[in-house]
Amino acid sequence: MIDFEPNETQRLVQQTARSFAQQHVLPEAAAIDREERFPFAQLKGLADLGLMAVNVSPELGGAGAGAVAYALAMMEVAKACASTAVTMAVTNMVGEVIAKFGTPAQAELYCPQLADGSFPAGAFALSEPEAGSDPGAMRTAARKVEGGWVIDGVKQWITSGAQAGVFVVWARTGGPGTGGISCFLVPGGAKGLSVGKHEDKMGLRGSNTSSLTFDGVAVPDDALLGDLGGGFKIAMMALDGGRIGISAQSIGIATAALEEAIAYAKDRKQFGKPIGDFQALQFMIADSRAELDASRLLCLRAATMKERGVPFSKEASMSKVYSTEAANRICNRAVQIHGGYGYIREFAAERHLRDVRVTTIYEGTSQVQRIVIARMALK
Ligand code: COS
Repeated sequence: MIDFEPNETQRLVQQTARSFAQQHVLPEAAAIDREERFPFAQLKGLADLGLMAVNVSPELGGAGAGAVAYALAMMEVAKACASTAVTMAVTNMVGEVIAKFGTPAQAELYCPQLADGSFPAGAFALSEPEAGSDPGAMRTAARKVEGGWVIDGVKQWITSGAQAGVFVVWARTGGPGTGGISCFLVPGGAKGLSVGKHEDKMGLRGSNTSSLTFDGVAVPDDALLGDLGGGFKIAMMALDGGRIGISAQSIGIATAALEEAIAYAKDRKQFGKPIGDFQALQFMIADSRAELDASRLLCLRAATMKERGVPFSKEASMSKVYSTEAANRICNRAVQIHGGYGYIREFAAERHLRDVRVTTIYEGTSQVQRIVIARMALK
């Protein structure tokens, strides 16, 4: 059911991402983190290589390389810089959702600009201060007016909120619950849309995270994405794919952490020999190695199923919960292996641990993933 060897296209995308990430992203990663610098140049470089719309068709400006190629590219970029990777992840997700659910006019307007870097990023505006794990409780509302809609409300935790060229925005158009929610496309800089403060995060400090206030934002009728009242399902389907992306991101971060920990264990000597000669460290490395491979297999299985067009929600959640929790363990062990050097900025281990921490939280917490898995198992 799954090929373990990437095909020619997947290998090309992987190698392209690897070489760009190692040459142009990795050398800047520490400074991007330290200076909280939004990685404009790195994102434009990724766009020039087709990596901001990997799974969007070439007719819409994308690479058309599929979900597996996207996951492989995400692992490479995240290994170099997790902040750049999350911005890439959300932009890819926005392009995919517009290509899949948009009218031809909507897709032709927005997808090429997301793909070619005309927009530095796209944003996904679902969460609210009182509606995080439970987006069905959202309060942001769109009111019908002649020729369009007027949106009022507040969104929170919006990745690239300050830079996005287009926002996919969920708002209530009907009664309470998940059935009363619709989805809209709102251009960056729309009148009445203001971007709140940039959150001072533990990690992913080069990625922008902001709140958004919609104060009478007027959009035309053709800004509605998909069916009226069909917004919640669009969000869930987009998140299924997004969860594969975050799984891949966590795998990339953990790969960097483990490789650096192994190099350090071979180099650092205590008691007259490399610390990697001690079984205590060998067991940590062995556990990390096995967990990382298991994560990769779960991620590639979910991506393969998505690419084949079969239901993959459960597999995406299994991949996300397992790989992000494993990645946290792996990054934590990497700090431990580095000893005191793991706790200072001279080595990247501490950055990996800060960056990876959020992966069990965003795009659905570990607890939400377990709800999805358990519901399907018990059905
Ligand atoms: N694909 C397609 N449709 C889906 C779906 C999916 N993956 N998941 C749910 N739906 C549909 C259901 O079939 C149901 O349809 P009907 O009303 O026709 O029966 C509808 O959506 C409502 O589903 P459900 O009743 O399961 O919704 P819940 O409110 O119970 O929510 C969870 C379920 C918890 C899984 C959902 O709210 C969730 O994913 N929460 C986390 C949100 C998140 O990831 N936030 C992070 C945002 S990005 S930082």
